[in-house]
Amino acid sequence: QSIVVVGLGYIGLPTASILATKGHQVLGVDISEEVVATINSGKIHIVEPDLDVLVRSAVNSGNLKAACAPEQADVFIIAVPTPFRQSVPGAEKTPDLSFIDAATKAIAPVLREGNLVILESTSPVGTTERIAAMVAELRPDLGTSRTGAHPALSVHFAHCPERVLPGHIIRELVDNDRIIGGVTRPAAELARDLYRSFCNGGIFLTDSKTAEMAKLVENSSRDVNIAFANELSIICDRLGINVWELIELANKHPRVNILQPGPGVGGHCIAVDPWFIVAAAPKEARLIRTAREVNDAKPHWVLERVRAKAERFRDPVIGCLGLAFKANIDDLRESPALEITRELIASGIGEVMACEPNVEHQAGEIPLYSLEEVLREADILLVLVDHDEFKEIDRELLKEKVVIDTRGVWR
Ligand code: SAJ
Repeated sequence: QSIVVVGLGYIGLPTASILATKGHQVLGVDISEEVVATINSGKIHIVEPDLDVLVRSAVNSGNLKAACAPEQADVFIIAVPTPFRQSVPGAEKTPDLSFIDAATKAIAPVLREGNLVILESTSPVGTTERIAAMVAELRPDLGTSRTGAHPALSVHFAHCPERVLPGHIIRELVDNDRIIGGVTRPAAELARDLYRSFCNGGIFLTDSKTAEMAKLVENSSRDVNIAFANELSIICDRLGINVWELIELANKHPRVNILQPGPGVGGHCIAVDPWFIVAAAPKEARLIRTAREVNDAKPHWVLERVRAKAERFRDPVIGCLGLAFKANIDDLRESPALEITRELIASGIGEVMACEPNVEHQAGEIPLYSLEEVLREADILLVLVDHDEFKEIDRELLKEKVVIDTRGVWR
C-alpha cells in the first residue's frame, strides 16, 4: 500500500520506517525542512535506540521518503503532538488540537475515495470524529459521513493510539497489543489489516471514542499510581520510615503492586493526558485531577528538602545527579529533574553542579559536569534520575555528604 505519515517525531518516524521495511511505499511528512532533509539522507534527528539503523535501511530500500507536503496515497497516518494549553496560570488546562487540525487540512486536498485516515496521536475523546467532520466540510465531493450511517461512506477514519515506551520504541511497536477504534466498523477492519503487516501483538477493535479514552485511561492509571507512591514518600519522610523498604515489603502481598516514588512525573504523555479527561469531565474526574496535582507538587517538595539541608552550610555545592525525565534516556522534555535544577540555580542557595551522563556539555543553559567532578565537589548530592551510572557509585564516596535520593538508587 502507499502510505503517508504526517509528523516524523518519536511515533511517526519509527512507524513510517517499519511500514517501509515491510514493503509499503511510505512518504513521511513534516513541517520542518531540516527534519525532512535529515531523514532523506538516512539520518535521524531524535535519540532512540536502534532507530538510526531502522531509518537507514528504510531509506536505502527506497520505500521511505520524506517531504514537507503530502501526496495522494491509500492510507494517511497522523502522528503529530497534542499538547495542552493553559491560557493563564491556574486556569483550566485544555487540549491544543491545532497540530491535528493543521495535519487534517494538509491531507484533505489529496484524499480520494476509499482512503483510510488513521489518527495515532493521543487525543481527547471525539477527535477522530472531529477529523472526519473537518474532511466532510473541506471535501464535500467525497461524500464522507462521520456517523457511518451514510451508505456511500467513501473515506474511512480510525484511531489507533500509540503505546510505545520511549527507550524501547522499536520493540514495543512490534510486540505491543494494539487497540483500533473505527468511526465505522469497516474503518477499524481496514486499519487492522494494515497494522497486521508489522504488529505481532493482539489487535483489538472497538469504536473511535472508546479507543481514544482507552489511551487516556492507560496513562492516567499510571499517573494515579505514581501519585500514590509519591504521596507515600512524603508521608514516610514525616514518619521517619524508609519508603523504598516499605514499598518493597508491601509489594510482597500477592495483590499489591505499588510503583516507585520520584521527583515528579515527566515526559510529554503521562503528565499531559490525564488533563484531557479532566477537561472533558471536570466535576467527575476528581481522583485523576488530584493525582496530577500531587505529582506536579512533588518537585516543589524536593526543593524544600534541599533548602532545609542547605541551611546547615555557608556556601554549599549542590550536585544534581540526572536531568532527563527518566532513567537511561537523554530526553529532557517536561523533566522534573530539569525543573528542580533550574529552580535551584535561580534560588541562589548554593552553587549547583549538574551531571547528565546521556547529554554532552550543556543541557540548555545549564553547564554539565562529569560524575567524578560532582562527587568530588558536592556537599549535598541530590539524586534526580536513576541512571545506571549512579547506581554503580562507590558508597565510600558518599560518606561525608548530605544525600537526598529522590529515586532510591542508594536505598
Ligand atoms: N515514574 C515514576 N515512578 C514509577 C514509574 C514512572 O516516578 O514507578 C515517572 C518516570 O520517572 C517519568 C514518568 O513517570 O518521569 C513517566 O515515565 P514512564 O516510563 O511511566 O512513561 P513514559 O512517559 O515514558 O511513556 C508512557 C507509557 N505509558 C504507560 O506506561 C501507561 C507508554 O506506554 C506510552 O506510549 C507513552 O506514555 C505515551 O506516549 O503516551
